[in-house]
Amino acid sequence: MPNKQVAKFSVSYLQVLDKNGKVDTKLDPKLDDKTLLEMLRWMRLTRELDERMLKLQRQGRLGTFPPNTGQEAISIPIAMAMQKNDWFAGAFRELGGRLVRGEPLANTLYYYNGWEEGNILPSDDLRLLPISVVIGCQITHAAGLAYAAKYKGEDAAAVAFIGDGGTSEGDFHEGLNFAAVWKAPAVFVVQNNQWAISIPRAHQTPSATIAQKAIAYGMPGIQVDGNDPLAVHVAISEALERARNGEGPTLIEAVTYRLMMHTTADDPTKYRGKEEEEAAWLLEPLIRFDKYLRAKGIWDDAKEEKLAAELKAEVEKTIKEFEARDDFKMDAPFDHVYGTEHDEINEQHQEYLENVKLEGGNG
Ligand SMILES: Cc1ncc(C[n+]2csc(CCOP(=O)(O)OP(=O)(O)O)c2C)c(N)n1
Ligand SMILES: [Mg+2]
Repeated sequence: MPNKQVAKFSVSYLQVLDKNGKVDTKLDPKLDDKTLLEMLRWMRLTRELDERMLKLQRQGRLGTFPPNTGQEAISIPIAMAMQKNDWFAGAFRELGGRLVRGEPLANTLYYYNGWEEGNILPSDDLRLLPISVVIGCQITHAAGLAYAAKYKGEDAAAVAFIGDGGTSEGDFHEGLNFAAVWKAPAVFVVQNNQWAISIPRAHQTPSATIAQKAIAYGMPGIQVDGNDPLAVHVAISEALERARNGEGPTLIEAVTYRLMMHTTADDPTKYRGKEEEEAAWLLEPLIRFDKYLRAKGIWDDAKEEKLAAELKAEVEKTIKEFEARDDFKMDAPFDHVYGTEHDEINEQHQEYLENVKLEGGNG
């Protein structure tokens, strides 16, 4: 009876910028100054908007939302590396990537006030799927979109995002398997922020890494420092190149930390300690990126002050725009389920309007 090893695997971890902003010169993707400063601007804008949203929510001026603070180094470099034709299928913690993709800042405020208008994009060709609160479905959507792109001979890839908790959903495994079998041009990004509401990463899966789940589906998997925008840039660029070369999907596990509450309806002090949070704050991406750019000689206090003022004004303007609107339609979702008329939706729409009338609402 043979008893032999039939396969052997390993999982790599990539970090280009360490926590002090020191770059590994051998791994440095050598992005030009303009791209680096653009990346910084998106990261800072996202942080500014996130912080203001938390204040608005606490003042009763915005509904419940999931903060993004600390996770800017994942979706932003990814969206910047994508082509216009690629599909962006996010979960609900990719605010920065959505902004890079062309979603107006005000949309996120409309969305988290429960207005469907937040899902309406300025043009039909952004290839940006709506926020997916239903955990996991964006993975199968992306697998299908990637397969369709390949079938149609389009030069397009699909990038999907999910959390560490989402990897326990069936859709995650079905989507990865389908994409790998069909060599679909997809990239699956797990934002492993160590928590799924109050469930810690260790209780989510006994696997040593989430990246290794790729091995089971026959695709490359890599773990990267998700607080390092340069490592994320390298990983997504390689994955997109493989996708475009017909070599199929990749799984990227971006290791980060959810610095804030799960959503504004959650209180993390009930289930995790202060020391853990304090240690995580020292590793967050903006600190190290700022140090890196200063050491490179392309960032200083004067530039910092100017940018901070600009971003504050931009977010302030967005809030004014958001709070000035009162023309939201309660039945707007019915207009946007499909791009064309649909009998069943029309019927449901009528029924909804009649119910609203019966209940004395204003439709
Ligand atoms: C199918 C489904 N099940 C449960 C939920 C409730 N829920 C919302 S967020 C969440 C945890 C998500 O954790 P993770 O995937 O790690 O993402 P994170 O919130 O950390 O970004 C759960 C269970 C949901 N929205 N959808
Ligand atoms: Mg999580």
